[in-house]
Amino acid sequence: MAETGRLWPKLDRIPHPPNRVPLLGDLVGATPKTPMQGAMTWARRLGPIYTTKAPGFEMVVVSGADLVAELADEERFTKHVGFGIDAFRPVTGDGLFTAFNDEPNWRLAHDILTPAFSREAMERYHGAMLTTVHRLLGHWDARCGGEPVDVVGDATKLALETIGRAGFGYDFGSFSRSDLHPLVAAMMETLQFSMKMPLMKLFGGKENDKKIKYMHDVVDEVVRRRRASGDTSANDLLGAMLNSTDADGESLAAENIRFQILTFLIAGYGTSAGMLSFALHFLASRPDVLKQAVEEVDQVLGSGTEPSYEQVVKLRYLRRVLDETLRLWPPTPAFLREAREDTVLGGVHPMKKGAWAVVLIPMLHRDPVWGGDVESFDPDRFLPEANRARPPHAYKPFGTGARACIGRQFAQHEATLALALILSRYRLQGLPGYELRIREAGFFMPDGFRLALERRP
Ligand code: MNH
Repeated sequence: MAETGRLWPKLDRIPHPPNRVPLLGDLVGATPKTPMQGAMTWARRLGPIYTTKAPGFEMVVVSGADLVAELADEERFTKHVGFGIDAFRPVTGDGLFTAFNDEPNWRLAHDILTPAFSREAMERYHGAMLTTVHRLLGHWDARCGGEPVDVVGDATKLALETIGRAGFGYDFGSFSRSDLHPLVAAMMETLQFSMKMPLMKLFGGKENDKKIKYMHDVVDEVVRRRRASGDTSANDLLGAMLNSTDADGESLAAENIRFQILTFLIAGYGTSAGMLSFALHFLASRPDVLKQAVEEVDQVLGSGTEPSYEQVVKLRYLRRVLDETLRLWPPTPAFLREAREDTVLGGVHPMKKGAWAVVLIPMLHRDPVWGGDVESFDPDRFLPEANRARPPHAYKPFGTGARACIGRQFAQHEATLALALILSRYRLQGLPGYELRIREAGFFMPDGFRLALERRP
């Protein structure tokens, strides 16, 4: 119970699931394949803060908007790199996502990479993003009127191609193969392995090491190609890593570059694929929303199939559709916050320095500050006036503070562009009778969601 020892004093002031048993804790009745949806169920029953126990650890799960506002205070709390995140260190080391707060490479990489996520950088990536979306359209054109397409699979291909091409100038060739690139399987399986209980890791460790080695080989090849090309610009993510320095002239070491590339691949493919797939699901199931989205796309794009960067920025309603998609089903369901000093959260939960809590994002996004009908899909929740009327920390799909998502604008531009071209080209039809089921494979995904595609006249 190592982690429990750091909490202070006992957690008996906040609710926990009933029927707790010695040793197993709250494992009885747990849903091993859908732990996050299990946590959502408990949050609905137990409220904005509760604790849950499993062998080896106890954790505090927070979803109330006022409590999350406290956890978002960077003076009192910071990112906690533990519980599943640190388990991923063999793969991504001190790369941005898994770096400990005080590791010098976090600040160095953050400084070097921030310009690669600026507005100017997005304008540079636009062309590469357009190319990959056209790959998807080509793939889907061939399937119009035929078997429904596997949206999650194809969105995953698109996301991998986009981060590969826009970020690293590299073509993974996903649309010329029937299955997913083996890199995706390796990423998914190592991610799942890292989240296993310590005892379960006694098995399969060698296999996992092989997958990590394979991923490192793929990444080394991406770097080798760039070096061989003689291109020494810093115009994309890879260029910034290889060729730029921070204000003191320091640059990233080769090993760290490898960690960063894997970080961007892993952080960039599943999240973007989840966002696009869920957005397509909501559009296909809501004729009124779809109509308004199509009208906007037709008005801004006309009959063009090569929208400019500026045209994509003008698609305000599509952006709200994406915002609302991330409210209901944020692809990354949680982030962790730890106390910088001894403190009391919400006046009820004392925490020692280093103690941490989980923010359960999908339930934060269903807090009463969102109104009465939190389950309904309503993009107008994100009209500017509505945004201003809400407490500032009620919406956190991209995390919070200094360690929030660096790829936010990248993901939003990519998804808006993809949605725009999809809507201007096809009549979306979900399959009759499809009920949204959420798969948890590291990220939330709409399980088995397919679309029957037809070209618009
Ligand atoms: Mn992203 C951090 C969600 C797209 C690269 N991302 C985070 C965090 C969340 C998150 C939440 C904070 C995690 C934590 O506090 O532990 N990210 C998303 C979502 C999308 C997304 C919901 C898309 C939708 N992320 C992307 C893309 C990239 C990317 C695309 C890369 C191109 N994200 C990162 C990196 C970090 C991060 C890198 C870590 C940043 C840091 O700690 O400095």
